[in-house]
Amino acid sequence: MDCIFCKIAAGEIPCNKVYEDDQILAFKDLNPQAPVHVLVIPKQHIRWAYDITPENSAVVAHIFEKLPEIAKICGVEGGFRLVNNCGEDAGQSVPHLHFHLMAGREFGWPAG
Ligand code: DGP
Repeated sequence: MDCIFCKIAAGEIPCNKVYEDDQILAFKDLNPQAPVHVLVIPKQHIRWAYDITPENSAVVAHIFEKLPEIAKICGVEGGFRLVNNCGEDAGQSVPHLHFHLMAGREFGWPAG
């Protein structure tokens, strides 16, 4: 499968890793939008949030369970912004489910 995040998860493309276990990987975004900007991905290929099912949702729960640890590793002391872009209309440019964990600046709402 020609998926850049699958290749990063497999170690075929280098990344600036901040957390990894058997199910998920967190690494610094190539194009950071905040002082802390990390992408958290499942290692298994899930295209987008529309493809989360009862069969694969445990890895999504695992991502959320690990967010406090990942934020701590990144030195986040206050809050953080968590973003998932689902589909091109929302700005998803990489078709492998990922969550943007961002911190270190103020964030507006609603997000533009
Ligand atoms: P999205 O637009 O929500 O699909 O976010 C994709 C993000 O992935 C975007 O912020 C840039 C980042 N990105 C794309 N390619 C790479 C890569 O090869 N390495 C890293 N670290 N980040 C990447």
